[in-house]
Amino acid sequence: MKTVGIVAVIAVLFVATFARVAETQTPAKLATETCTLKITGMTCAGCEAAVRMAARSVEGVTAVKVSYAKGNAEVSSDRSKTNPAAIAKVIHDKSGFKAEPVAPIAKK
Ligand SMILES: [Cu+2]
Repeated sequence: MKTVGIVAVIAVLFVATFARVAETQTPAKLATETCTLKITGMTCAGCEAAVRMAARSVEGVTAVKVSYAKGNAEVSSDRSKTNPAAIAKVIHDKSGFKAEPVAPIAKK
């Protein structure tokens, strides 16, 4: 009977340890969010490049996908460092194109 109790305690500790690992890993993963920004006025690949460079210059931005055909940019960023509105402002300031957040694609 005592052995069963000890095994149960070990099992609980085991599960608790794994639960803690999952807890600490999940927020880091979910801190990255992808948002779509509507970019007005792009007409060619050069415009795309300008917007891409501007977005990449923002600290916390991890990936940028720009399409002049769609008139948008998909930007992944660490939400503890930046946000779609701030990224839109930098894009406007550095590239000259009007940028506004549309909607988050992937949320926490
Ligand atoms: Cu252009």
